[in-house]
Amino acid sequence: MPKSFFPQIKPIQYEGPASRNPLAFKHYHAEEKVEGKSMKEHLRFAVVYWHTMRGTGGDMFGWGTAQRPWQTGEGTVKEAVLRARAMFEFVEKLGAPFYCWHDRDVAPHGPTLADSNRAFDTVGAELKKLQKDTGIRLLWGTAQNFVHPRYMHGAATSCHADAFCFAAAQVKKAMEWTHELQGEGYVFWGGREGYSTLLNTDLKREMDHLGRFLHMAVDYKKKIGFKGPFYIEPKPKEPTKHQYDSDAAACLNFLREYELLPHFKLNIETNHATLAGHTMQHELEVAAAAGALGSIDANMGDVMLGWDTDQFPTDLYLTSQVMLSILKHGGFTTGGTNFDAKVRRESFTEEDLFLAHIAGMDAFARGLKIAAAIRKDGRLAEFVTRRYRTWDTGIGARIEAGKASFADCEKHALKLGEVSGLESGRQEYLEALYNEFL
Ligand code: XUL
Ligand code: CO
Repeated sequence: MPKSFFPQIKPIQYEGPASRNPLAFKHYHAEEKVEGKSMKEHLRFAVVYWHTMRGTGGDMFGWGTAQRPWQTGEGTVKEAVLRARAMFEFVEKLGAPFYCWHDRDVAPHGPTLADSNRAFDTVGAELKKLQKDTGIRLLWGTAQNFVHPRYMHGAATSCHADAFCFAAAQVKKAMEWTHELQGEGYVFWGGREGYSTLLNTDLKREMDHLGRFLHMAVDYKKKIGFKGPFYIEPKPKEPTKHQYDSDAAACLNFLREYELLPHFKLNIETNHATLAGHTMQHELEVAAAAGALGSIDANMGDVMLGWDTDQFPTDLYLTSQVMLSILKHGGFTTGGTNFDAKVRRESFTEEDLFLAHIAGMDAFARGLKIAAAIRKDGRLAEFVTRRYRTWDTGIGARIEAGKASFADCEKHALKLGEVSGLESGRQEYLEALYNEFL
């Protein structure tokens, strides 16, 4: 076993904005306080197992380009244990407090469910030891219910009841290990919970099955005493033509309809938002308005491409807008900033994995500082408050309090003759104001 998978990399340090060292943070200063809380506590960075450990840079047109020393290709439990050590060395050197996994990223698929469970138990025990040794914690776990051919028609929404049972068994086991590893939360992303064509699909029946599945998960959560939140991660499509939990609003509607909302929050991912035709900020605000803003998958897409490119988030407009929404709604509790992002196929070295995460962490640290500066300045929030001031007193206040009827509104309007005092929305001015802080 190699002593180190990244022998050339020393723990990444904060060196400040003047540093020219690519393997140093210029802005992410873990203990530095922003709005009275350390950056580390605000941002709660997490590294994903799937892209960072398992990604090879392969795409539909070409083989992988990255040859990782922890990917021997054996598909054995022994390889999985070595990979776990590589993962923890990476996260520890990076200085991120959290990580996330799918069950089948950490341990191999076995020939039977019992074999898969046994493999997971062995690797899970190693993860527990590594967490204890390093202090790195699990932000969330999830089940990979979309890779295996048995899920070709879906998992919880499969036309085949046996596939549903395999998916349930996988989630059950993944929840057990999330609990055992003291995960902060548990994620459901419905990779194949949708359809390719409505010609062969009973949409209502599939949605009912998904509702049933999630209720079973809630029951099991109570049974094992797991206290962390469940998150649904919206995405509109890819690999399906249409995924049922397509965006924040669709997820919230689904959760309400099936009486699941008290048990769930949302895990919002940037590239999923843009695939749904929304901005990340839109999705965050929709989730927050329902009290369901849980966690984020931090990445970004490419405006010229219509698929999930999962790039590392380096756009300061994006990161500052995200942090503005997060701060406005009270900050993360159990959630965090999870880099569901992968290096480009051309960025194939181990060093690139560090450079990419440093880029994302620095961009989010700057986003946090920008958002805090905008809040401290106060002009933006004050503008919004002022814009709604007719609702604070008089007829506006009575409407908000539910104490006015249509007849009252009519009486008020008749008395006025016309609406007066409409003011400019000042979009261009506000965009310029925002730019002052970048
Ligand atoms: C896929 C995606 C997933 C979820 C976890 O687009 O984002 O990796 O985050 O299953
Ligand atoms: Co994701």
